[in-house]
Amino acid sequence: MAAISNGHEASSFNIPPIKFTKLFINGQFVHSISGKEFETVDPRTEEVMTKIAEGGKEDIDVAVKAARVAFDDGPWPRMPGAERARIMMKWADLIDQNVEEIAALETIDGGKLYHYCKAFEIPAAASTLRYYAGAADKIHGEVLKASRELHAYTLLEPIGVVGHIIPWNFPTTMFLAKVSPALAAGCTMVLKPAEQTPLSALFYAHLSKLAGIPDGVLNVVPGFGPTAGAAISSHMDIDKVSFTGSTEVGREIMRAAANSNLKPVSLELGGKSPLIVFDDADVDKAAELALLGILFNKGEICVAGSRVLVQEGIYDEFEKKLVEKAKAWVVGDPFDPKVQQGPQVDKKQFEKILSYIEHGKREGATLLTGGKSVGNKGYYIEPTIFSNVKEDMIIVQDEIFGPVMALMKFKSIEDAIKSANNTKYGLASGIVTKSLDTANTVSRSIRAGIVWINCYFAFGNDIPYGGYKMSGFGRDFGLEALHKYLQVKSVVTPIYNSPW
Ligand code: TXE
Repeated sequence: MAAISNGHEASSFNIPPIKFTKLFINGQFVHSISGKEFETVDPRTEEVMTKIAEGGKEDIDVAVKAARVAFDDGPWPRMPGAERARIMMKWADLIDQNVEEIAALETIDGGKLYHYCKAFEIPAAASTLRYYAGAADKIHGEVLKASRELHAYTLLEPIGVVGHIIPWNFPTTMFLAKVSPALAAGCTMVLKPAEQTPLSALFYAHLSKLAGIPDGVLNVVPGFGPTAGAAISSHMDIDKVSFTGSTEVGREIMRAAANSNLKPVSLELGGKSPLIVFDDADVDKAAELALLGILFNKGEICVAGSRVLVQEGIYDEFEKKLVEKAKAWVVGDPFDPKVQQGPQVDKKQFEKILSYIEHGKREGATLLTGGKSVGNKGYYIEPTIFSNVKEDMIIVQDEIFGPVMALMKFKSIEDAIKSANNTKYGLASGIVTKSLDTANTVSRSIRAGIVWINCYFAFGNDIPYGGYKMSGFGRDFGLEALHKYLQVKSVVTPIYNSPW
């Protein structure tokens, strides 16, 4: 293994064999109809690990048919919620029991930190399944006191066959954040994992069968966006699409939905989130938080704190500490427990990030640290910080999706709010201050779906999360996400033989 910074050699890790490489349709692993396959590459080594069956439009058709039959005639939407919950709980337990194997898949597929996946991401995703399992027998409508002499009530019914299209940066979290509420609601579904990271999704499909999820309820079809993905968004027999990915593709999905059967869509898209640090902050802790805000998951996270705004009174000290900490950050083999940052997911992202860094230099920003790839093998990039940036620079406006921070100075609270909102995105934001007044004022003034005060990346199953502006609409997590997969039916009858 190449690409080690700060003196850490690669660990030797016993990687389990990859067991599942085919499409999971109607409870079976099957070949793609075309017989096509695509290669999946280990971003640590740039070597091909295995070939995966490549789903196309015709495979999506078969998967949708299976999901349709499971919805229209199968037991899942009809069984008591408590029974759905029991099966979902069993699936969650199986995930916990297989956590090491799944974590290894995430590391070789996406370059994610093995120990983080094992200790946090995968157990947290299993807990998401349990959270929605707990809601499955509490889905009910309301009895209405109708304004006229009518007896009326609402039923909450599953929306039908759902298409999920997910990205590669959090294959586990995304898979379970989408699938769990839809299952609790009684929906059936077809999920397309990202072409870069199909391995864990297929493993989860295998475990779902062991847990007792009936055939056809959950279908997993790996494939590419313009073929398999587009077949989902334009399908006439899919009742809803839930998507997480780029803003550009979100636009295409909405268009395809409109041009086909007008299915509702929910979109969780890109971000360029601000972290605002005020003069009264503990500078050391704030610098630590800011660094984590951009470097967690190698910056491949839609809520990355990629714009850090620091008040002028502490700016110089903050910058110094930030750079020191960035230089001590450990980049290397993600199986090594001492490593804090693994490789970027693939060559395309790696080159995209490096080209943004070149852009930043050309635009005249000051490169405080980083700016280069690490090693000569694998997609590793140094933690990179630019200062002296102007708000209209491309590195300040575009989502880079890598370990690249734009550091800025501000004078007043009004300036900070203005800069924070100067973006087409509105996904997340953070504030570091000891003042309740400042925190309250800023959190109400920022146009973003989540505001973290004196923390960052603080997620929870019951905390809804999603975008304002061009970061999309609809929420993952919380009961809001459950309601994405339900629809309301009103039932009305006259009382007292009244004329209606
Ligand atoms: O995303 P895509 P890419 C951002 C991030 C990143 C950029 C490009 O800035 O650098 O997007 O990444 C499927 N119809 N985010 O190209 O293409 C695709 O197969 C239907 C932010 O990987 O949006 C994959 O499953 N589906 C983001 C999924 O969409 C299509 C996470 C996401 O891929 C499709 C990922 C089509 N026409 C990237 N084209 C976040 N919000 O977290 C592609 N797909």
